[in-house]
Amino acid sequence: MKKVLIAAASVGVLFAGVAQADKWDMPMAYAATNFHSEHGVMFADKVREYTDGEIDITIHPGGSLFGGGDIKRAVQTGQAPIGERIMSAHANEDAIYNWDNLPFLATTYADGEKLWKAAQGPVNKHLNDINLVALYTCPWPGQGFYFKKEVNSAKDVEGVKLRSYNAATATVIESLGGTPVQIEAAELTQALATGVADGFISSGSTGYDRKVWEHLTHYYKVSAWQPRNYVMVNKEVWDSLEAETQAGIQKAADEIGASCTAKSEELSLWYYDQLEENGMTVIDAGPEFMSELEAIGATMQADWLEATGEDGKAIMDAYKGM
Ligand code: PCA
Repeated sequence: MKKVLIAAASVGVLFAGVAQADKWDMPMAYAATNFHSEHGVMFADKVREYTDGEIDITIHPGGSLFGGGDIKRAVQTGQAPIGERIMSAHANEDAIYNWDNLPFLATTYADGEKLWKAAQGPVNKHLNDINLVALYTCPWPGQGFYFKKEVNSAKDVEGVKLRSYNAATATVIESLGGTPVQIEAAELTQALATGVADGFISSGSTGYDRKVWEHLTHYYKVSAWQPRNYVMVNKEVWDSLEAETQAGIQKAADEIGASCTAKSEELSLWYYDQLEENGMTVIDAGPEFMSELEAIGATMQADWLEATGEDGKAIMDAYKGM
């Protein structure tokens, strides 16, 4: 009964023992041509294959079905059975979700994998508590700084409006003396064009997707952390599935998570080349800027441990012990 009620809005119905495909709309937050979204499409294909057509997912990229900021709630409440979002955007509700936005804790793909292994247990527990199940995660390339001028230290950032994408980026910007403005990736080009923001923190990937060389000049690579997107499913929808169907979806998710992560790493340097080819100066941060950022990172790590208590400590201990 529960299954039918929950499923009725988004999925098919059983007729005389013949299963019709359950149709799932899957909102995604980022550009259709981005590797995250492309992997969403591949995920949907594999899910169809591994569930013998039982689950038929339609991808809606670029915030077209629900804006990035609304996807979590849509999935939690069952307006969409499944969706994708950057996990750390949930950190304004629960600091645990900042596990992958702590500057300089895990800056390489290998360390990012270790950190996710360490974080997975506690994070999944928190997600289950808010009616979500994580199917797979996939990292963005390392996070750096975009500006429309040379920046050598926090002095140069004083009062500059910088676009943030979550609580952690807002904290970094404030700590540097800048003014954070929360804007979805889908609205970024517009924000830069109209002067709502004069720079931002992100990977080469989003700078490339949004052609930010039209408005900005400098990218400081830094690569301070690799935040993860994840695909979440409504827990009641998930629990209502047959074990075999769950296994098929999870197999697809495991394969796509690995493939998406490998693609992220493969593209990370290519994005730098693209920014450069389009006229941007792509460089390492200078020593003063770097040491300021490292100090901010140390404070953010300490604050996170305090805010998250036992769960944060368990993640940190497990990671450091790997
Ligand atoms: N791109 C996303 C999040 C992190 C990233 O690299 C964005 O800028 O919104």
